[in-house]
Amino acid sequence: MKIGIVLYPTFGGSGVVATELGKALAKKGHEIHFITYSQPVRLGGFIQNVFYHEVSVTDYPLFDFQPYETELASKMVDVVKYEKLDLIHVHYAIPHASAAFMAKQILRTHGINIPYVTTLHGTDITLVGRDPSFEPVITFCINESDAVTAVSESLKRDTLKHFNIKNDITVIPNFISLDKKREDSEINRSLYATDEQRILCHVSNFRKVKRVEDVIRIFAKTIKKVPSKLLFVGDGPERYRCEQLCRELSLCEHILFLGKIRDTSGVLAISDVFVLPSETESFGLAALEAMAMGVPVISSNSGGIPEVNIHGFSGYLSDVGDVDDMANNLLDILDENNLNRFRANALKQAGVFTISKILPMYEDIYTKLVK
Ligand code: GMT
Repeated sequence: MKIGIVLYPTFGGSGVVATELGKALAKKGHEIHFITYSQPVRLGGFIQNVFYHEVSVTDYPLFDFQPYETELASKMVDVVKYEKLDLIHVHYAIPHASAAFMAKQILRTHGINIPYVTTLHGTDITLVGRDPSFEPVITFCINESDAVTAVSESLKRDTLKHFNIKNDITVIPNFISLDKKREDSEINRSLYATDEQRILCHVSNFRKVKRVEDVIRIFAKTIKKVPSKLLFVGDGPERYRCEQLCRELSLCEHILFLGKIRDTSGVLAISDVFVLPSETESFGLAALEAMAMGVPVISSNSGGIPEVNIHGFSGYLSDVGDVDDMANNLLDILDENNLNRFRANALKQAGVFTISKILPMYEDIYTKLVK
């Protein structure tokens, strides 16, 4: 099949899922055309069967806001028409689903009928999408999609609760490849911690919804009991506040801000516990990526996280903001009688979401639509 994938090219989870999905489909022989405004961060170099089409955004002085959606729809029309695509798969509803709807209507006037699949990822529904200013367009575009998927049961419930949806929504979880192994990490652990110290890790885009300050507060409690280090990967609006908090708590020498890293597997491989205290999380791909490296997870119990992290097995779940409970659970995982069991369980739980199980679910939808 020839598939157009529309995505955000940044470090966000939806872009990562879309890119990894496209790469895996290309490996199976499908022809994949990524359409977005810059090279997706996880795309890397040349990959057979993969093509990248850049949407250029016009910088005209009349526009206070660039008409990205219009340019994206035009690019979709062009790519579908001249690359003879069979379908379009858009990741993240805003504004990709409405641009796909527009492209579909335009192509119809050219005698081309192209189906589009919309995958809902999370904040397009739970935060941004719920804003009344977006609601009518999101409802319409979801209902007009030829197929709709959501990354968790929780996200499906939220979508049905907040929008008037008539379309079916198929749950297709995030996925992971288990090719990379903890023991293959090229990162020298001793550069970050001594043998006695445990390493806590958090990866995110440092938005408010991630509650990154909670990670520092949990760490402040942990280090009083167990010698440890905290590694932060990623960057975003809350980073400065977090750096300030480290200074206020005199923890700077124990906490490293590594910034954005394309492939987080190396850092995860030297970590002992992953901390994800988010306010809400439709799935929690970052937690799954940690588990795939055998890292147990301390997380909140919100949104779709309980579908991924199993309480008392792959890690622990606590109420949002309950840093005391999270710190106690973390110490339980770090107990030398427990750590290896949690590590093995985390890896086992990641196996539920291997790409070989999830990819056919997408292919199934594509096949039905293209028929
Ligand atoms: O929150 C992010 O990291 C970015 C965001 C996105 O859409 O780019 O992630 C969402 O989609 C991921 C992939 O499906 C999910 O694993 C994340 O849980 C979800 N984030 C939230 O719901 C806050």
